[in-house]
Amino acid sequence: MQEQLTALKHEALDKAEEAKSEQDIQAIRVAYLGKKGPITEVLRGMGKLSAEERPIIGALANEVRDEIKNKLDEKSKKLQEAAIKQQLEQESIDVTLPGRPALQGAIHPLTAVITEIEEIFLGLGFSIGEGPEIETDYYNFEAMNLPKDHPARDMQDSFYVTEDLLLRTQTSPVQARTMEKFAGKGPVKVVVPGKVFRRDDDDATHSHQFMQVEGLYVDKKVRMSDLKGVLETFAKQFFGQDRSIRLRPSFFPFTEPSVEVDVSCGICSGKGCRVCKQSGWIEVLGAGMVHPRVLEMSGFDANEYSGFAFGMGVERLAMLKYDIDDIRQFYANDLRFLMQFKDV
Ligand code: 2NL
Repeated sequence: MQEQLTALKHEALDKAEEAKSEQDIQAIRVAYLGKKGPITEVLRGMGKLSAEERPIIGALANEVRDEIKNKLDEKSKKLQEAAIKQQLEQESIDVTLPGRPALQGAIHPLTAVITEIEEIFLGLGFSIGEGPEIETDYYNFEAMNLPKDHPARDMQDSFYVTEDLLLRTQTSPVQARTMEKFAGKGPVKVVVPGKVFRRDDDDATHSHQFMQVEGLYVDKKVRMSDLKGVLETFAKQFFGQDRSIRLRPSFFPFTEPSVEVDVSCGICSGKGCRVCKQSGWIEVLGAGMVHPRVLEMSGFDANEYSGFAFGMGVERLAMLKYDIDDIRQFYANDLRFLMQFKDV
């Protein structure tokens, strides 16, 4: 009996030493100390023993049970500590690793160019106007001296929402609304940036949606020389003080006379090169003296008031200033393109 208990003890202690997990510990505990285990069996069979044997075997059985129990508790504690240690090692943070840089955005080049244009005209005493992108036929066309069925409307084919509502083809309707608000009393001095839309096929230089800045100055005695002076000041501030402008006759239904405004070529300083197609000049915007009918329709007496107006494509100006060769770059959301304007 005594040898049996001692053998059991060594067996259980060896197994406990080799336990790899809490499940192993629990299995050994059940196998040796459980209700159906060998030690319990010995203790249960005590009644059959002689009076001399009973205390000796009883004491030994208790001793073996306690020793196995202590060993299992000790091993369980060691396993738990090892598990915690391993977890801590795995979860440790290497504070010397370099951080992941946060991606910093940039102002869109069209927004940057519009802001720059606005600042130049604010400096010349203009205010900034805004208005709806869906317009009535009246403000978009009729108030601009383009009556229904007029052939010049073909130049600005549009997207119609209903027969009378369309996506504006230029920002002029905002100036017409502004003139109405002034109720025939000048001066009106406003620039209007915004999205405009034309039914057109997209290519490297055309888009069915683009940004425009138009300007309008209506007062008593506004002359062509005012137009020239303002636009020359603008061109020099936007492209560089070394640049000059020239006016060429043109036609718009809403201005008379009308002009195309060219800026001297920045590559060859006017001598002629590939960029300006040997002409020395690059077309940048259209302008003219506000047609008397346009003034009258928006509530101004054309005998008392005169004005000039101009319109420019923001993409075209940005393309010229930053040497961009495809208008679609502005809408492609390609960070390799956009991030180049981070510091503009
Ligand atoms: C272009 C250039 C232009 C205007 C826009 C305008 C606005 C009012 C009255 C008269 Cl309220 N004119 N805007 C004038 C000349 C040119 O845009 O290339 N447009 C097709």
